[in-house]
Amino acid sequence: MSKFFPRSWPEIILHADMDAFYASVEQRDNPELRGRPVLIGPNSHRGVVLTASYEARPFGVGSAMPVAEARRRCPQAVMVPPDFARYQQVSKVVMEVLANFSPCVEPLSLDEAFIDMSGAEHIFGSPREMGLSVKRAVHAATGLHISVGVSGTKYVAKVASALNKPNGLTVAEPNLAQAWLAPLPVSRLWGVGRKTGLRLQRLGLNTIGDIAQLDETELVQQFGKMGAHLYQLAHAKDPRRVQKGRTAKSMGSDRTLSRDISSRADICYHLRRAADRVARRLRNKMYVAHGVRVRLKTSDFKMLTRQCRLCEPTDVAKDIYDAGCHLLGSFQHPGPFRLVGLAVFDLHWQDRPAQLELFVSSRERSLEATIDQLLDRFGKSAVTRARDLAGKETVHQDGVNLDFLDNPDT
Ligand code: TTP
Ligand code: MG
Repeated sequence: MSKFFPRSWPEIILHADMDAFYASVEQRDNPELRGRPVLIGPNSHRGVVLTASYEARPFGVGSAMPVAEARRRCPQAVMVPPDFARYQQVSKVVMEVLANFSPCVEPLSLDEAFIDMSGAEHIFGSPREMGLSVKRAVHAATGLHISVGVSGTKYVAKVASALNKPNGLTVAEPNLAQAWLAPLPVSRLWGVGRKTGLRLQRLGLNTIGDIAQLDETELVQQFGKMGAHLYQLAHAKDPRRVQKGRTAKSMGSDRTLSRDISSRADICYHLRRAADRVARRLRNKMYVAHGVRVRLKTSDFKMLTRQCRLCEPTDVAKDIYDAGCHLLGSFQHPGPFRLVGLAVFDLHWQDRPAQLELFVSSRERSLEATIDQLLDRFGKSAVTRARDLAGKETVHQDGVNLDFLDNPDT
């Protein structure tokens, strides 16, 4: 017996984002933390909070806030150091669950993804039922809540998923999406940060609806390319498709230090550590990188960045480190610095591992790959660089290491 299922919307796009991801994993695994304000970050006054549990958020604390400030605002919060390996494991389970709903899932970071469910009503029911099923399945597999937005474009789905967090489900029907967006503040438009927000405000443009009412040419005159982009979004137009298995654009490792540093030797020491971490992650995901970027944050919080392209793509720590050291020469600032970061970008899948033997640094690569195996088998402390044993004081365990995929501010 066949049943007729009308296609409700031409495109059905879901955006799913875990609630207070790192903090929720910690609360799940440690019952003492449940129901309490929890901050994930280094157990020191330096460095920044990576996320805050929803119990902590009413105190005005959240991601990227200096730890000292967060502790001042919410002294009763429990500080928990991050355990990235565990978050990665949970992320893998979440992404596997999402993959059961559609062959077209585009992960954006460890805890969020787009899912294209167009034409899947006959399996999962209405768009709202799709959202509910995703939420239930993620909860059943992980014990954690995920917020879901459902609409006809990536942009609107993403705005929707954030709107009723935590544990939200927000459906914005494509036909009504423009009206649905209209009352929201301009800060909900992609690409509108503090500066553009202020400029828009000065022109009397406070809501997305205010922008939708303007002429496109007027917006372009005022804001150039950005104006055209804002016009499209304000009309709920976003032509981008969900891209299955889209590769990450960048991958990096930032370290906020427990003491500011200035000397080249000290900075190189941290670049070496970051290069090891990043290269291991690249090999793990079978990526190669075509670009290297170094970031230094001055003691007065100015972020300086230099980047270069490599002649040959690589997943070898030595190559990444060499490029990083080379880039150091182009920073004019004498320091001191409170953060050293290294990232690789322009990543590509390396689907034929054999080809890696063609790498210029093939000897180093096989050494590093052997170390990967040792670390996998015997744990993180199995192999340490001899010079790390010297115990550089700037790598005190309370300095925070932030390993990231597609860092939002690069
Ligand atoms: P988000 O999804 O931005 O935040 P969240 O899941 O903690 O909270 P929300 O309910 O608002 O979605 O980021 C996912 C995880 O990524 C977060 O738990 C911690 C990490 N993260 C950082 O390490 N640094 C950052 O600046 C941000 C924003 C997140
Ligand atoms: Mg999240």
